[in-house]
Amino acid sequence: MSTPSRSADIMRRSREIFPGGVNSPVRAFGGVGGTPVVAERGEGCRLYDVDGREYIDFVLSWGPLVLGHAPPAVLEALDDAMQRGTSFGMPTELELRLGLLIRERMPHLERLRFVSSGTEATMSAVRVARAATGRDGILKFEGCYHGHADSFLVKAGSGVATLGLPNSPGVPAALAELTHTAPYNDLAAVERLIADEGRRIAAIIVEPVVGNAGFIPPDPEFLPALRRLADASGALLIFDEVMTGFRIAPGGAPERFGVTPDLTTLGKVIGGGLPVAAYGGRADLMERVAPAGPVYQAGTLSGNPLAMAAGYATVSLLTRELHARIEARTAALVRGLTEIAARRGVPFSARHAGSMWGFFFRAEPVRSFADAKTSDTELFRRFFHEAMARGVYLAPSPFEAGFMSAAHGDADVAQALERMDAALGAARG
Ligand code: KE4
Repeated sequence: MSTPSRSADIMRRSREIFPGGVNSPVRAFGGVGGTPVVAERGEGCRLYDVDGREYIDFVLSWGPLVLGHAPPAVLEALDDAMQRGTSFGMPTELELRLGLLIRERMPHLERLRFVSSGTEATMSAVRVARAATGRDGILKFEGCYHGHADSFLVKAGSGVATLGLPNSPGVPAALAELTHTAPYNDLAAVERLIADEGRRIAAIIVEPVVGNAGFIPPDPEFLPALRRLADASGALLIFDEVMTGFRIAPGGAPERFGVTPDLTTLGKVIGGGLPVAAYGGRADLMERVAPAGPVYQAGTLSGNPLAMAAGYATVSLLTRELHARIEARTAALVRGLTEIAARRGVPFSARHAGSMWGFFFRAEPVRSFADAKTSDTELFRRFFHEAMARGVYLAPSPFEAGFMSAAHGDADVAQALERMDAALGAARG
């Protein structure tokens, strides 16, 4: 499909001011080719581009929009907050309300700090871990993405993987050397690393369900083993739930997997589409953060009242019942896609966890980023464009996850499946 004219024109002019024409690399269609469509507006589960084309949206701003686009409750909360001003640089009760709500849902966040992006949350959590342990090393997993702070751009997922970047220039070798990596789900590799480097590892940081190398769930024994290995080596365990938070289970990864980390990062859903993220966990660790302790971290717009209002409206509406309903529709979508691929004889595997899902054009289960890279990414590229041409918007990379919202009804899921069935037929040729 040739990208519609206004999108193409806006992207042409955007490339004259923004690197690659975008303000975040994954939006540039590097993983699928072609020119990005430019968003005009969103409503419920539907996205409309500047040429008036309509899409059933499964990207949902890369996860935040668990209630769908422009949910009335969020717009009302924003409108109400805006009437009193947009930012104060002072404490507000809105921060307290959202903080208490998050802790009520995730009691393992005994203390937490709001920041404005997932990157800030993960870099701050690692700083706390390094301060608490007096160690400099970290262990991350290939294909996992924890934002663009220097220490994480080593074998990272998401846009780094999509663009095939060998890590990132500009990260000092001395710093990159402190980041150790292992394949996801490879406990033998983790045990070897901990045996060699364990005394120098401040933290093991992991996506409890990977969403940045495509969708990769943990083997049942993986997260419990990381907990044990962290305890045995004196390292801290950090669950990066920026993407999985309020998606894989109402209470987060500890509820789904029975493993409690020392620190957790959140983002996306807790802002309801506005810039909010957070890091938190054990009180004895978080009390080290300034001004309570010496570990410095700050942010002009941290706890911004508009963002707090949108986050509170979103999280408070996301009850266990609603979460279960969204999960059921996610399961129906995955089942439907699996049936379509089987009927068309296409090697395919799709999984979900709560309202987060993903698929690979590969029959065998994907347990690591190396597995994901053996999937048929060329067929993914064709499928992506055929689906977009038929009004389904998927993440423009085989190394990303899909999402579902409260606004996706049964009829929307059925329509999306019809459209993707035809798209797969066309993509296969
Ligand atoms: P941000 O700094 O982009 O708010 O969050 C970084 C981050 C941290 N941890 C996890 C598990 C994440 O998924 C992310 C960001 N996710 C990507 C999508 N794969 C954001 C999209 C983008 O980079 O534009």
